Amino acid sequence: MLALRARRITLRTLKSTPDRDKFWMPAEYERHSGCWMLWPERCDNWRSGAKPAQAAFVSVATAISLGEPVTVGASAQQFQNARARLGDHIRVVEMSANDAWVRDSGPTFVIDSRGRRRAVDWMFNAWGGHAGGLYSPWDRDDEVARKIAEIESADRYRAPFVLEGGAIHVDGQGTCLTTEECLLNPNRNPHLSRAQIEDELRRYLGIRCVIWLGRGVYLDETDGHIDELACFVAPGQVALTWTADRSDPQYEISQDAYRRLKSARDAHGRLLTIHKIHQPDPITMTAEEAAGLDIREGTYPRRAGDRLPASYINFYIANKVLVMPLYDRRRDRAAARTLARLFPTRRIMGVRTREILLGGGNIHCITQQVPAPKR
Ligand code: KQY
Repeated sequence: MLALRARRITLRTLKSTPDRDKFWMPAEYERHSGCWMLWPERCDNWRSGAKPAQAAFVSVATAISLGEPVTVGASAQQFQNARARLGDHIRVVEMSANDAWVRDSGPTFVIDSRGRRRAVDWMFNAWGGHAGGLYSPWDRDDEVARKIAEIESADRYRAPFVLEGGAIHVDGQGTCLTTEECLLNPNRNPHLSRAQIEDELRRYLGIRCVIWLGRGVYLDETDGHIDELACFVAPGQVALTWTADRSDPQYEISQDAYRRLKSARDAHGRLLTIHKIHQPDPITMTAEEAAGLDIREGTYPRRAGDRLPASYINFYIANKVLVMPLYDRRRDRAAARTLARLFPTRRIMGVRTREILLGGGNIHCITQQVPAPKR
């Protein structure tokens, strides 16, 4: 008799933790299977009907697609528009969300040494819920990680605490980098102490060591995400946003981060090498840009003259390319040179991302890697 073996398609919500199951989050510079993005459309965050932002998202997706497959989730209303504007080699799937920050609403993937990949689905509260969050409701964003896990056929851990992917960076070898401003903010997990948060990071990222920096980039509306301030560029090596201008409020923030990094040791007991990347000259929102936004109660107000949290650290490391934000020629060139030195096997691709920055984030915030399973 013909023996038929059913292929398992049931996706599980696991009761254990990645750490207990011997899964860990690999570093972004390790190999990827692909990258996820979401299509921007909300007119209270993206000016002029989100058209300029959509053009910038297309440029980012196109640049990343030179190195790895890209999938973009778009709402039912925007599906045709996104499909028409993105190249045919970019997969577009219908997915509702409250906004387009998949770094934060999407899953963090973890892998194990047996070639498996799973998703961690963090609780999401729009960067602070009703105590300083950026919009309400955020229920659709909170479902994004689960939807992506389903499409990627990944079993899922639902973490019992609030975290955004932009609030953590890992070296893939047991170390996590984060900020006190964000993770200790009472608008995320007021019931957890610093030690308990470290424990949760250990359990859900499979890490052993947490390096705490203080405040994030000046006026970063996420309460200081690490992904604007600093990131691992290799095990034992960190890139840090920098300014030489003592009168800039960012000066003390970067100095403090530098001091902490200098005195830290990673999970392997290594001292860190720090690569400073000078920030662009301060960028503010113009009156015309502010006027292009819909005004909606309960949404973070964006006003003419507001300084934007511009940093070169918010780049995305794809398989063969690194996609970095471009702001002003002089600083862009220096940042690109440093990144080319740090990532000699990748092509450095610059994208003008002012329109993404106007929404409060940048390239790293709108992307989420799907790591390749270990062979
Ligand atoms: O830093 C990030 N990962 C996200 C920025 C989100 C800004 C929301 N307006």
